[in-house]
Amino acid sequence: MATHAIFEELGVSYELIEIDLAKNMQKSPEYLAINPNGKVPTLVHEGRVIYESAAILLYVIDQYPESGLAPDIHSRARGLYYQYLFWMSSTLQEAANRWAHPEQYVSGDSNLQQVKDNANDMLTHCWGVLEKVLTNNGPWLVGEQLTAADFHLFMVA
Ligand SMILES: N[C@@H](CCC(=O)N[C@@H](CS)C(=O)NCC(=O)O)C(=O)O
Repeated sequence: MATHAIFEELGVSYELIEIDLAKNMQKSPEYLAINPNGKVPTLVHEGRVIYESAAILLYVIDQYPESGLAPDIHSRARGLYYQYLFWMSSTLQEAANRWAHPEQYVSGDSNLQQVKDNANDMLTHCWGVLEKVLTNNGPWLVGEQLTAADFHLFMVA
């Protein structure tokens, strides 16, 4: 969704190929050949294959520096742009996945609720951090400038 939204924002042409998770298409041999993790999304650009949504966003925006969707390379905002993308990917999105799919983290049913509760505590913490950042330093994640990181936040939210 974040990659899709970025393409719309940039106004570039792209082909969107649906991988139907309900049909487990992400685990098909054809898909695993391009993304061995069996997860969406995957970008194919000029024969180059890139996976991980945050990495895809960084890569795409690097192709369009004139878009203004990445902060100046010598600014603090550039550091914050990386910081929030990596943190959302590793911490917020991971907790959201644990909350939505506790069965991926434990065997059997007995501890599912505990995994969900722990994930919920982490989500509450993360949304609290984001609430503070956006309230005190917004309107966007890095401050005054809309960046690709906001598209990632929107997707997870
Ligand atoms: N860190 C990865 C997470 C990707 C991910 O978890 N994708 C989910 C959908 S949101 C997926 O493909 N789930 C299917 C599965 O796990 O089989 C990213 O940001 O690209």
